[in-house]
Amino acid sequence: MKTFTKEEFRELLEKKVRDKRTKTLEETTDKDLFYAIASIIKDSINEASIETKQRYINNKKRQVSYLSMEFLIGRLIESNLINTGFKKVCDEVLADLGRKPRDVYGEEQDAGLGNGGLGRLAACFLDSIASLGYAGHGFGIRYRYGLFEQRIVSGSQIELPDNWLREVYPWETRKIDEAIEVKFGGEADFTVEDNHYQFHYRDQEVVLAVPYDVGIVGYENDVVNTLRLWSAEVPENAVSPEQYKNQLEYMQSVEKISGFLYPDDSTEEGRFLRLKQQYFLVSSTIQTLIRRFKSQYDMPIEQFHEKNVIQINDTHPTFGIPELMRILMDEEGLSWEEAWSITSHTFAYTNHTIMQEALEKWPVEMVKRVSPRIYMIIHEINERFCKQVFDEHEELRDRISELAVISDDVIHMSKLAIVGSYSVNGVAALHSDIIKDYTFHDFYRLTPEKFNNKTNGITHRRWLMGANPGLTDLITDAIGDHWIKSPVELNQLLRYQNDNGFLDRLAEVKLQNKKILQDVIYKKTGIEVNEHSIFDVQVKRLHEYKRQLLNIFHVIHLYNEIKRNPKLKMVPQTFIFGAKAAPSYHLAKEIIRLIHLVGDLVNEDKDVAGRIKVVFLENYNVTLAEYIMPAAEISEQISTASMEASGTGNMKMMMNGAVTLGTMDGANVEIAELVGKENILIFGLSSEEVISYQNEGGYQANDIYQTDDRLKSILDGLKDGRYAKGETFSDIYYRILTNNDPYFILKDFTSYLETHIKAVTLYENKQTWNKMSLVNIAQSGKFSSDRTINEYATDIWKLI
Ligand code: 26V
Repeated sequence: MKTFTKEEFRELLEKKVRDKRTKTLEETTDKDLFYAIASIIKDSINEASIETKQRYINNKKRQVSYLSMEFLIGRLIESNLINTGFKKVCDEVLADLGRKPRDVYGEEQDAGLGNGGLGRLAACFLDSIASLGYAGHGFGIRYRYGLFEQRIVSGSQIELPDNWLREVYPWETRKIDEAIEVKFGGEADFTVEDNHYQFHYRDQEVVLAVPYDVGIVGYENDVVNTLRLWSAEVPENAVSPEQYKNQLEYMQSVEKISGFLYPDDSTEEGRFLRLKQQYFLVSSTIQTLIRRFKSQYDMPIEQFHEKNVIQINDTHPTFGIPELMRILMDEEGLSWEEAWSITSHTFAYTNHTIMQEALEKWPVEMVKRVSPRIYMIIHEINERFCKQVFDEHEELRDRISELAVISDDVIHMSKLAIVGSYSVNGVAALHSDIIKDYTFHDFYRLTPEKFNNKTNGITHRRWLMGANPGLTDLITDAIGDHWIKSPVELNQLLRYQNDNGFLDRLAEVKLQNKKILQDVIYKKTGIEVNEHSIFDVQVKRLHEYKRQLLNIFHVIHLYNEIKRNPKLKMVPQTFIFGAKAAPSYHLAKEIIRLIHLVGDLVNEDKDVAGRIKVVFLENYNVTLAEYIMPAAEISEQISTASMEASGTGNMKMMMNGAVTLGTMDGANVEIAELVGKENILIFGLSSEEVISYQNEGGYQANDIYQTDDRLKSILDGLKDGRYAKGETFSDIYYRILTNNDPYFILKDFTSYLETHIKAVTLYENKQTWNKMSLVNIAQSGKFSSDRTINEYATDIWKLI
């Protein structure tokens, strides 16, 4: 990659604003500057991308394709500046112009093509794959509208469309010459020719998948990989099929395929569209991979799997398995056995949840409508698989109905993914154990060698170097910059555990970050928070299992304590929330409303006098997270044990020096192991206890309600509105009391409270707290996604 002096960069910038924005530097707005800088970076990226591609082709590299329905990449400008090495020069030039880099970079729209952890993980992985120099590319969908923009009106969530493409997206390149035809529906039948089935398709709907490529820049290593996002268009000269009234209706129905991230799944039409999206992604991608294999490698198609591995991010791209089978058999003329051998050596599947309601299942009838041929192949996979179990595994014969990919006219996508993949991994040690011992236990008995763990990670380049320059400088001043290429070396910081001078500087960095967030909070909500209060943070999607409800119950409890004893001494605490609820998830939306109304009550009550504050930051997204993570002091990771597969926010906050207050769930378990029990605040039931209650019973929420006055008051308050300005929340009340508190909120309440008391006590002793914070940063190197990706590359992808 080129390097620039300050003068050269300024000159280039000047030229770009003239060429692209027809302005002089002095006339530019922040937006002009953003586009000009992006264009400079893009030129360098394009060069390096051509070279990277050529290198991979020349070396006949084995390549990994990361297929995901979600890529939550956020803004790219800062991370591209860091990785190209232009950041320092660019910051300086902007400063010379009297401009604030943060404001200029802030002109970029977040690309919010994902819901939460799963999509952000995919984005962190791409950053690490490129930074480690692996030949790996992402494939996803270029949704016209990303995850909805959240607004709060009178405490309730409203969803607005996320029109992220309103202005030009400067990082993408449309590649119409590499467009692919994806064929939906119609009918498939076959004739037998030369002992071979020949498939014939009729009345298919042809959709053009047009690729938009986004360069993924490696950290100072001249590597630029690609994230290919597919957009659905009507093929040129296509005549509207019969089912459409006219050409316009036809066009709209085609463009809908890449219209929205996660169409409304409460209607049949929405679910069908989601299914079409999945097939659209895998068909366009796999056709491309086959095409590239043929043109770039001088090898027979039988060796496809030697040069290709396809990692599927959850089950959403699982139709890739039958799609590869289809192409190999129907287009390449291979036999079932040959095609199956290639396919089942190509795919690797990552599971991201054990929650039953989140495990994908599709009705046979719907899959047939998307592609009858794909259904035929899945049916055949299932038949052969069940027969094989029957013939070869007597010990599992009575489990065949559990193992079957299709049962009761429903296709179980996780089972199809396991059967068709050579690797199945969970995303944290505990989660991978639960998969083996419970969720997919029968499959584990059948093929134990497939199962493995890959604990998640986050890119330290974005989440530490990009988001927290103050801490980055402090670390580098102390231990040099080796840790940047080798994050486990952050543990060198342990040397400073008892260095009061260093701990003071660490606290000063945190305070500065809290002031920046304080400002953001004020601008967004009008709430004034005390920068010396404890910043206690829970930011993540809203789900009952994540237990934002437990958090707000704690706040209500503190409020009650203050009201009972207005003179009560209390270390000031600010409870910060950020969470989007799925538009059709009524209870999650009720919890958002509750947080707001309790917040209003607490923040306005004179008796409380600033001891506690509640802040809900609307529209939590990657950019907001970049302000929140560096300022967090207590990281709330309080899911019901066994239910959070990993969590990645926990890692982001740890790396920025927050102390985790959480359950022994997901990756919290590994955080606890690393920092030791004196540097983490653990509470609540263990995963074994939760699973045992679920399976054997023995928990009565009502008993706790009847005997615990604190909880009785909180719950009754939900019905009579005493904590919510008269507004009531009976759905939450009944969910807990008539469904027997499925997430064990009442059960864990007491130990949660006690742990908070402990946290506050520790916080009061400044140096003790700072030391805890330091140990967390020092041990966070394991959670760099570079470690995770090296494990994938070695154990699963066999890239080295
Ligand atoms: C979705 C749903 C939807 C219906 C209600 C219950 C429920 C439960 C979980 C999910 C999440 C589906 C997949 C997912 O996003 N998993 C997340 O993946 C992250 C990256 O591996 C991981 O850190 C999170 O723990 C996991 O929830």
